[in-house]
Amino acid sequence: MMQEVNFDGLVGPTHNYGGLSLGNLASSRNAGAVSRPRQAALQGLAKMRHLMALGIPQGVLPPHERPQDRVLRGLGFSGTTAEMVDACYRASPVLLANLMSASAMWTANAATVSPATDTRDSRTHLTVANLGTMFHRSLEAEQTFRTLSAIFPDPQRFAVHEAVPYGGGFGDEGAANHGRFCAAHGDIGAELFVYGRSAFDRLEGRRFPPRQALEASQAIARTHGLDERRTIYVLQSREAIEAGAFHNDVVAVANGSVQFYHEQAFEDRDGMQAAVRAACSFDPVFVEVPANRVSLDDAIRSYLFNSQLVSLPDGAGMALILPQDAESNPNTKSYVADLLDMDNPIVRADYFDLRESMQNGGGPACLRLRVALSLDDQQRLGGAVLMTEERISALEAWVKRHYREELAPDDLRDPLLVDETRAALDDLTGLLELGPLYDFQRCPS
Ligand code: SUG
Repeated sequence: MMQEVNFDGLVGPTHNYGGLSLGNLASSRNAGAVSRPRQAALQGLAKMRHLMALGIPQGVLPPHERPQDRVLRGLGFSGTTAEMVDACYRASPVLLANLMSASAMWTANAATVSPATDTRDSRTHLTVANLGTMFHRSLEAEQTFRTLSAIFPDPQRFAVHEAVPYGGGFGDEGAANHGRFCAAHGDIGAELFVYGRSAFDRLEGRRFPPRQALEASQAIARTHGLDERRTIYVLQSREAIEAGAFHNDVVAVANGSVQFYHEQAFEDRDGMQAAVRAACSFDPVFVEVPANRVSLDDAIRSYLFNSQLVSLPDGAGMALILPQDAESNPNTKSYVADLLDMDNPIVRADYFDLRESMQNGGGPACLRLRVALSLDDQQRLGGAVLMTEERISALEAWVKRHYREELAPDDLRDPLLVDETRAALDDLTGLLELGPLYDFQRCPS
């Protein structure tokens, strides 16, 4: 039997609003606001608890070390970490905000995953995303590779690949631009890669940079050994990107046989449907939300499509896990109410307060990396990353022990924050039984 495990990113202790992501309207809008790291982490854990209560297996991925000495030194700073942080802030507060970002929380951007059912060698393949379009996110790939290698250690079962090379337009943003259709999680699936550009486009006259390159997606499909007949490449609509859908998962989500998406999400909607139909050995269900019910603007503000669409155990249909923002918007709220009465597998909708992550443009679906695994595979994972009641309670206590209530932009230069963050992460690698995962543990300066 195979189950889909959601690996959520634990929000890191330096969660802040740097305004770092051009084209992500929430990130720009909240630049410089005071963040609440403790609440952010607890909101994420509350969502995980809910999925567990629904009977869906839940994993976690630890936050990244911020700042990293290696990066500070690479930028020409020297001395102790505290001295480098201070010098970095004096050189450029926005540079320091980049180095302190907790953006690794959005694990939908950690990697692209192909389950063992879909790959030539019947192993689960994970390719780390290069996240090359945004500087602060490009700093994630190395640690993500190390973390995923520790969690998926058995080479007979798992293949963790380094990020696709990056340069120019060769961006890859991981699972946020990838979907998978299947009759059941244990069946062979069709994999959909949604791209915003060719790596070699000139991008003249664009308002915002598309982040996913077709050529990067093709490289991943080759690396994973996917069957070409069941691999689909579809272009994101320019209109959606320019309205703020910087990842396709802001306007579409697939699960099982269902594709739930906004009318304006794809450049060629009919082409997308035809390609998905041709790649599936069953009839896919297209749940298209018309713009006259939910405008693109409402979709992007509310993150309706950034919900987690999950299969409930024992064939009990699917649930949508939505951000509260989709409940406070009357158009999306009334659409969701109608959706539950329509003829499709979606039978319930649960709303969550994820305000801290949402204010940086990360909804429920951004916070999780889906990995379909057999029960045997789940037994072979490294560390104690699959959640149980005790483990999730221990993580809540850990957050309360270590995290600050608030962080203002100037607090990022506080030398105590470096010490607090390291103490928290050191404690965490113990709790998750992951061994020395971070630079400060492996090569203390
Ligand atoms: O890459 N925000 C993230 C949000 C990622 C959402 N993920 C998915 N859609 N799957 C991004 O733009 C903002 C950081 C800041 O501004 O402080 C940020 O990185």
